[in-house]
Amino acid sequence: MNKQPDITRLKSTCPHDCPSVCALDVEVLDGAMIGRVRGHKGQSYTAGVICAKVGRYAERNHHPGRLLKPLRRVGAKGDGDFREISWEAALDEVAEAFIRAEGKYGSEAVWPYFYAGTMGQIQRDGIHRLRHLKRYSGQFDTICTNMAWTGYIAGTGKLAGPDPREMAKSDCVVIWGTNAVSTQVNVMTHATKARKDRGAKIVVIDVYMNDTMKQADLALCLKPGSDGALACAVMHCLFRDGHADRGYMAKYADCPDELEAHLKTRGPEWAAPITGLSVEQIEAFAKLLGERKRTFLRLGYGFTRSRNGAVNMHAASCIATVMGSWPLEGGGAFHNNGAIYNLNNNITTAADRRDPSIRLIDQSRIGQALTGDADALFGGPPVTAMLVQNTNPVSVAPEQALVKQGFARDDLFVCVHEQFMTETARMADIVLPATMFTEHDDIYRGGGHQYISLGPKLIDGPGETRENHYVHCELMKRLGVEDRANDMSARELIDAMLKASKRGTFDEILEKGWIDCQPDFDTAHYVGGFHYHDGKFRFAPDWTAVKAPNNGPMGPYQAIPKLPDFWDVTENADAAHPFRLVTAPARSFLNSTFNETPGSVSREGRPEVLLHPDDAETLGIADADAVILGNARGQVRLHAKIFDGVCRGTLISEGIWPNDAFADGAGINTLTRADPVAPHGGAAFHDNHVWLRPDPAAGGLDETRSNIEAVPA
Ligand SMILES: Nc1nc2c(c(=O)[nH]1)N[C@H]1C(S)=C(S)[C@@H](COP(=O)(O)OP(=O)(O)OC[C@H]3O[C@@H](n4cnc5c(=O)[nH]c(N)nc54)[C@H](O)[C@@H]3O)O[C@H]1N2
Ligand SMILES: Nc1nc2c(c(=O)[nH]1)N[C@H]1C(S)=C(S)[C@@H](COP(=O)(O)OP(=O)(O)OC[C@H]3O[C@@H](n4cnc5c(=O)[nH]c(N)nc54)[C@H](O)[C@@H]3O)O[C@H]1N2
Ligand code: SF4
Ligand SMILES: [Mo]
Repeated sequence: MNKQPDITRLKSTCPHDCPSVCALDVEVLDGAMIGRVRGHKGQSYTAGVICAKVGRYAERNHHPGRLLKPLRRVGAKGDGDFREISWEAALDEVAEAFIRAEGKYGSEAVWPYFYAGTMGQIQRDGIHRLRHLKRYSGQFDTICTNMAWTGYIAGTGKLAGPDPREMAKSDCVVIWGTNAVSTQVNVMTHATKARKDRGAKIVVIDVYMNDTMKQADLALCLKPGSDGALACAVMHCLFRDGHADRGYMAKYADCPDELEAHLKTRGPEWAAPITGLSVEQIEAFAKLLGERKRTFLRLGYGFTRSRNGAVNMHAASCIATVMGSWPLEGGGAFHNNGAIYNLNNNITTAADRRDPSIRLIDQSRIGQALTGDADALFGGPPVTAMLVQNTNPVSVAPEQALVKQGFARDDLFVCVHEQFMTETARMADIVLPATMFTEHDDIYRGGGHQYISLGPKLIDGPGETRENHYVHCELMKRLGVEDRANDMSARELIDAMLKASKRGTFDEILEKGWIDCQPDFDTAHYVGGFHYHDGKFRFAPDWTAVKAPNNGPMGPYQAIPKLPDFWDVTENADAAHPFRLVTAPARSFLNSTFNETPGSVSREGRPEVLLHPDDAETLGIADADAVILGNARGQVRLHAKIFDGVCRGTLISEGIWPNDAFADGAGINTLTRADPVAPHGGAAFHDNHVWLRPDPAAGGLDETRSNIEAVPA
């Protein structure tokens, strides 16, 4: 007889790399398995809504492909031939390899490599204790946020803005360069509430008709990298039509007159050919804004992943200052709330004990770093040993050809701590099995909202899975590093961190589930002035002085235009590369995560490239044809999807599929480039010129949907 499971519903937090950081309501079955996952109704930003892929989390959590035992490579690198070993033996081997690497080349030969596969403050960032206390190479975090954060901070001086819940109280929500329906669904909750409750308009600015744009009252589909031109033309109209708030700017902005004069020559006629929008569309957008001072600009990451991305972000944020909409409830420009939490992480990361003379290797340039590029290595020793946690560079990092070459080096020792046998884990010498968020304790901070939120351990991990914190502690013990955090549990660390940050205690957050850290209205709306010594928003920022929060070295400072502008430094189409490729997110994947779950793989289908019907006709390509995309970095074979919701000349390929889901094993990041974007680094994932051809070897390839093994649901 099947007994009905005993179901309890417990609070948790989504750990994935997503601005929404949703508060979850998780069904736990017989204290051992998870059932349905819902958004928690009691947390006001999540408001009961989460994305479908996390709603189905049980299929990921209890997936038959979970790594359950430590593994040691027996075959050649990448062959996938491993045998099970004990945790003791695995950790001993990793520690010995690190000691050997240090003995030969010094401590910087070891490069702990991580990212935000979990955004937990303990499990994600604890790797820095090992790094800093052993003086291993640092990591300059460039893969995601640099252009966006730098561009936003350039204007306001601070990475924070109006309460995102105020979108619901706005008269116009501009969703700019973020595919919120797919990537941060809660933006839609609050924006559509404004439409329903107050007749607000929703404007979406993107480079193709994605699921978010389908919901727009005004949909602006422009050419990639041209947002700076659109922002200038809109501001031109606002000044021209008397919708610029001169009184506000006189008090709160650095050089409004100079900006107005500069924009005189940058009207809709100037911007139309640059953006691919019509003069009428630009005028319509400007009119909509001019009539709605209470406008909330919700600025995303996508439109900053171009070589002019920081300039475009800054230009968009300037619109709120020209309109004087910042001081209104439901008004202003918001990107991320990173600066409001002030969590003291000295105990969890040893940040206060970091040696600033140790090099910080650019995370996005991992291909160069692992193939011995002297510039990427700052002239220092080669990287000969790595611990990789919460990231999958052999799928997600740019210039894949180099990345794969680097990981294939026989003189490189790699330990990957993972939940699944990812493409990166396959290249490892030692693979360690990791717990999931339901199986360990951690706390998280919202990027797109203002909560600190707890994700307590709900169930035991399967097999011999262990949390990241365990790996950090055990390695440090073997490497002879003493640190008081090594004798503390994740819970104790959370408690210590909250207390040191004056944010309460573990027991308090366990009871409440989350802490609302929203600053008061005047602070959030910069009523007392922007975060510069004179309180003024910068239309003309000193780009050399903008400090991004992750302490990286200053990137290449090129001559950024003084005022908001169209900065033409993108990888433009040319005769040999007539298309511009955007590698946008897929709805059912989260970066490379969920490309192992059957529910997500079946929804995404196979790697495809969207192209305009006229472009397809010119090239003689029919829908579903096999095609090749290429540029100087390599070639990628996938299938065409003809789609009239994209501009001519623009190509969209959604999702980071594993390399081996493509014929020839070259995935989409074969085509992306790792050069650091001005002024403060970052990878321009949506800024690639390519050629496109029918695939002459197409016969028989059409069924290569992916070679991920089908797992029965
Ligand atoms: N389902 C899903 N959710 C995710 C992710 C995922 O992969 N899948 N990734 C997560 C991560 S790590 C992050 S950082 C966030 C990022 O989330 P977003 O802020 O949404 O940023 P992107 O995912 O880079 O791209 C968003 C949109 O930008 C558009 N875009 C590209 N170039 C331009 C341009 O020049 N101008 C304009 N206006 N638009 C442009 C793309 O077409 C895409 O629709 O999402 C997170 N959430
Ligand atoms: N072409 C293209 N490439 C891109 C992007 C793009 O838009 N286009 N976006 C870029 C962006 S914005 C980002 S942020 C990067 C992200 O790239 P990644 O950091 O690689 O992101 P994820 O796919 O989320 O990978 C996280 C991995 O962490 C593992 N993991 C999750 N939780 C834990 C844990 O608790 N412990 C351990 N040990 N492992 C865990 C997961 O199983 C998963 O394999 O990708 C970048 N790459
Ligand atoms: S929307 Fe983002 S934070 Fe919310 S459940 Fe989905 S992946 Fe997690
Ligand atoms: Mo990201």
